[in-house]
Amino acid sequence: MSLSREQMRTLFTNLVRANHYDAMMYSRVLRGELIAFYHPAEGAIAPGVAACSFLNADDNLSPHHRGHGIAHMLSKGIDIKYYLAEHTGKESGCCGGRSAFHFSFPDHKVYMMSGYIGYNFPVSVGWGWAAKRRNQRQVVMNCSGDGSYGQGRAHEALLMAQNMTLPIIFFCENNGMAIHSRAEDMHPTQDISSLAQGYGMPAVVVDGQDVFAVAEVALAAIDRARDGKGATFVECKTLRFKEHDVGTPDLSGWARRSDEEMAEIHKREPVTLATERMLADGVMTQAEIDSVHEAAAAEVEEAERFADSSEIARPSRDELLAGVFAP
Ligand SMILES: Cc1ncc(C[n+]2csc(CCOP(=O)(O)OP(=O)(O)O)c2C)c(N)n1
Ligand SMILES: [Mg+2]
Repeated sequence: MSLSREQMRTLFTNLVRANHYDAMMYSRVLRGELIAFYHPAEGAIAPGVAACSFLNADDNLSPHHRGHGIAHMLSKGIDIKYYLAEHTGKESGCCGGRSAFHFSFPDHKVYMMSGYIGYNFPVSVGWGWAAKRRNQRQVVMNCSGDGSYGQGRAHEALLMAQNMTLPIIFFCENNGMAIHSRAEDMHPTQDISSLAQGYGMPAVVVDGQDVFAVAEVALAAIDRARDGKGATFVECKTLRFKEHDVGTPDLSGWARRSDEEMAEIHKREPVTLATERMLADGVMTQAEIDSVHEAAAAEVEEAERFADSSEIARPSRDELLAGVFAP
């Protein structure tokens, strides 16, 4: 499947937007202008953009926690200003400023960003089953990192999804690390997607730095799920340019990642790679590319203005307890 020029423009624009949002989130958390923490997505924004740029509004999405799912959500058409307001504790946020990172966007079929790695596997099976039973041509985009595939529930989900022919895309954003642990020390095979073979599920490995390559694979998996042919495992080999989360030292085991390694991975910056391709294929001129960046910067500024000028959330005690279940 090859992408149309229009699809390439959409992907490039979303990639640039995601990059601008990520830079803003990173600098805001350093300035103490975000509630809680931030997991920088620099270097790893292409998979989320590719996975979600061609989803339908009623497709179900569980975004990856890296970059707090911003690349995924904006690509699905969600206005990120409501998420930024959430992350700054404002009444206008998507959950009324109550959740910061652990948000939902039910109107956009994004249910939960849990603090529990791999929380989404059983939930995705449930959504996939519901879509199938109702005979809806709806898919479930289940995004997560390499680390989450150490969870037992990941295996249960793969088994059930394959056995029940559920419309799920297991979209693994493998950056080779889980906090300080290397994927090669945590998993017995080089490709996480080889797990899928054990369950008879088709699996594809793709260069996660190339937004266009990932999108081709994602689109095929989405079409397959929508046509009732079942789940696909997509593994994107991506890179983590920064620390796991802001404030946690960037270690591999007990040692800092070396300057040589960092220099090497920075050569594969996804916006730079996509820019080269856009120019080489004549899909956009440099002037058009510049205006994509300008528009993205203006969008991010507007989101910040919206969040900063919104009312601080001040829930009453009763309101806070109303949503709490205690047996
Ligand atoms: C069940 C569970 N165990 C451990 C953690 C702590 N934790 C938070 S993020 C993370 C690493 C996740 O790695 P990966 O899934 O590869 O995503 P990445 O952060 O590398 O993008 C861990 C272990 C957690 N949140 N939940
Ligand atoms: Mg990882």
